Amino acid sequence: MKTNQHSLTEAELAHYREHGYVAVENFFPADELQALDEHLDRFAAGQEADAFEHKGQDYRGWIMRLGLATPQTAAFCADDRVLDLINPLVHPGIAIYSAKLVAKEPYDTNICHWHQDDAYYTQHSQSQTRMSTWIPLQDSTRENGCLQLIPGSHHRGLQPASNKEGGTCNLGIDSEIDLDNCTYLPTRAGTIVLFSALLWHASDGNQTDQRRRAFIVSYQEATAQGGNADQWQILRAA
Ligand SMILES: O=C(O)CCC(=O)C(=O)O
Repeated sequence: MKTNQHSLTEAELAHYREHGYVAVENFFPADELQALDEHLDRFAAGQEADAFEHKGQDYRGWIMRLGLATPQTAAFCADDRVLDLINPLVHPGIAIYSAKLVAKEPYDTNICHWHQDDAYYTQHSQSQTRMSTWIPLQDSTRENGCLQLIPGSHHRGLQPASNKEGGTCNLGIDSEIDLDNCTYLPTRAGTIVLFSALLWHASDGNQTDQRRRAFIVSYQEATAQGGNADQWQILRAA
């Protein structure tokens, strides 16, 4: 079994460039993910309700602005193994744009609308190489709402978007979604998915009695000024 890979192979790099994403399996050991999962539970329990940017039915279990929220989340975002992995994708230098916990609680019917992360992110900061790392804290499956992607859609640039009814990630793409080209991306916990901030992606609700969480950290080149509020920090100089 391949563990703790720190650099992308040529094939993985080519996959990311052509399709806008790549999944690297067995990247995180199970004990590290469990420690993060439990830390986030303790953090959430200690927060006032107002500390959640999104709260209520549609966003239950989500925690926003985790980049520098605690020493543990900050260390996770600045992990050299991750920065080494994304080094050929994000340049010059690497800064954090944001980090958040995205949850699908048992039987959560909320879908995440088709969107591009840059529809949100360009409201705060302009970047040429921005991307997200999507880290499942449990196995993600079609039943519990794994990621769905349109491979290659990042090549089409930033699309017009508008507010969609219900669900989450509701700054949705206005262009027609070619669902014939949709790829479901089930992942084992331990996998790290890297995807462009321009990639079209979505997820369904959770039909199971187990929660599905993902920790999402977004990075941009160090020369791109600003990020999501107080989370922006240069991690590797340009
Ligand atoms: O984890 C998911 O279901 C997708 C979340 C997502 O795409 C986002 O928050 O931007």
